[in-house]
Amino acid sequence: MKLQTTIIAAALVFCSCGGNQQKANDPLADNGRTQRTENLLQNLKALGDSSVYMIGHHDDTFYGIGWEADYTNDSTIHSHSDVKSICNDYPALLSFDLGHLELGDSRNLDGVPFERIRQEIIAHYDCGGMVTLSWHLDNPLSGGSSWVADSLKEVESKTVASVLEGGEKHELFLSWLDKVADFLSSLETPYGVKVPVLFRPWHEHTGSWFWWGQEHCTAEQYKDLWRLTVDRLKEKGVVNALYAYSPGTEADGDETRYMERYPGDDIIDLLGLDCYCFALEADTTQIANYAAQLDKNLGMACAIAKKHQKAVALTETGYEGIKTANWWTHTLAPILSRHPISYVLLWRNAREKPGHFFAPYPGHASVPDFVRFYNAPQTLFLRDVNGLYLSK
Ligand code: BMA
Repeated sequence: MKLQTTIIAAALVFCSCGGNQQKANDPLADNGRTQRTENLLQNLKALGDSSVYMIGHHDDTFYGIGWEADYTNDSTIHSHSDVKSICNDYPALLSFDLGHLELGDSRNLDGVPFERIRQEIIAHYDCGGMVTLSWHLDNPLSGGSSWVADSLKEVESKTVASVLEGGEKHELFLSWLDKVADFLSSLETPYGVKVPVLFRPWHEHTGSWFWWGQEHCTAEQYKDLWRLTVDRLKEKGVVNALYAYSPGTEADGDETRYMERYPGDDIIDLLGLDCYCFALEADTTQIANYAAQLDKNLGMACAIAKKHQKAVALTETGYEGIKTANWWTHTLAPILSRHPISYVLLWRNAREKPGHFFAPYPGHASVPDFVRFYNAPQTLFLRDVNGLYLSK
């Protein structure tokens, strides 16, 4: 079963063909993005039409529980991983964060050097995997972080307006976008191929914990923020990015609420959902509530994606601390099997925040169940999507 899945998935993820010339081996499609980027989008949609989905993990190869990569040693690129330590395979999807790139820092907000992120993205692509990027950028008006601080709430609430055209931070914000554009364009393999990535800024905007959240701007301002972002990146020559819209669960199954701040079909490629399980030890009611919430909201996101002909994914999830040993096959997998998503992304295994982990690591009680999840025909890890790029 797994082998059959592997072959189907390998045919889905990356391929290259036709189009106008950019570089001879990395042509542009009619809409100005590289043909590989368009192929990735088509393949994400095709995954949505199948019963299989890719497994992703944030910061998977940089650090985990009890270890951190040696960023000064290039031979450790794409080597260690908590997921790999358990099932001898990497996630098919890796996720990284660009927070603090805007400041010109050499490391991101979680302490990972940007140069290493760049190398890791290229290495993962070379292995046939996919990459998505989030951006927990600072607040250009208050000088604070992405997260709204109560003491600065008044300023924070003016931030989106301040970065739009005519706002006092507009020019600064454009310079931040330009740094992102440069980074995305720098994701080029030694053989001249721009690595397609799924960019996922302005996420969880239906909540109000980020400065771009629900209470801090109007729907029009939020949409303008998106349009400004995508227009500027394109203007600066970014040809290898897809864009994901990923609200939290606040819409609670209501399509109108989910779409209230949707920037438009011309801007967005993938519809997502961020939904977490923060149940306390053995609290079955909280786990059941998560399952119901996930089921309802994923059903809604998949229905909307179908109408709008978009790819769809569970853009962030996980059970913080994984306090139930069979959570993978008893809670998560049964729900995912009901919804045609292209991938599910688990959040990071923080080496610096005890208890803040979302994938198992060697010795964790849920390892046997995660291995069952790995062996299920529906779950695609790197080996399952590997091959097509290499066999071109
Ligand atoms: C959050 C937490 C933070 C982290 C941020 C960006 O969900 O994991 O500790 O800094 O994501 O990765």
